[in-house]
Amino acid sequence: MATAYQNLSKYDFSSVPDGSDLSIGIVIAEWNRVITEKLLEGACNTLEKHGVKAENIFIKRVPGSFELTYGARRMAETGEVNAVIILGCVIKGETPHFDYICAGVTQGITELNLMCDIPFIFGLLTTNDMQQAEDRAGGKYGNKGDEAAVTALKMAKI
Ligand code: RBF
Repeated sequence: MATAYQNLSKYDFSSVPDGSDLSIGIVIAEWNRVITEKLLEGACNTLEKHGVKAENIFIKRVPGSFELTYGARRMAETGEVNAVIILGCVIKGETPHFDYICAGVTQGITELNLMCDIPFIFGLLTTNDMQQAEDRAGGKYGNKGDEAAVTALKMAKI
């Protein structure tokens, strides 16, 4: 489970399906933008590396992570995408907000996966501080956006 034992950007290229016939939606939170934009960059680069055409990547921005579930549902309702990647970054503060937001998003994405016909991929960083987020957004543990893109391709073809 712990990212510390795994680089999020290291994987077997040949194990990932070709994405040239796929359209992928990405919903991204604007909170902690310095992190989430790096996740987005990783996800887009990885999708394109596996054949997804740039014009078949649809990006929707929402204010914060709590809005990701709604954004993802609206993205799915367009009927234009084969999978939706959800990218956000929640950093622990002094109040219990962190727990409520993380639980809300996790539950929301789980419900979307149960309700809808396409997969929703959990690309939400939930960290104790900014350093842990940077380590997972193109830092020493790779980029969670890359991992989310690989998962989306695998799940879209399952
Ligand atoms: N959104 C995030 O994506 N990451 C955060 O770390 C984050 N921290 C928040 C802390 C507080 C105290 C509040 C009130 C909101 C925070 N949000 C965060 C925004 C939240 O996801 C949502 O956009 C707002 O609560 C509006 O519904």
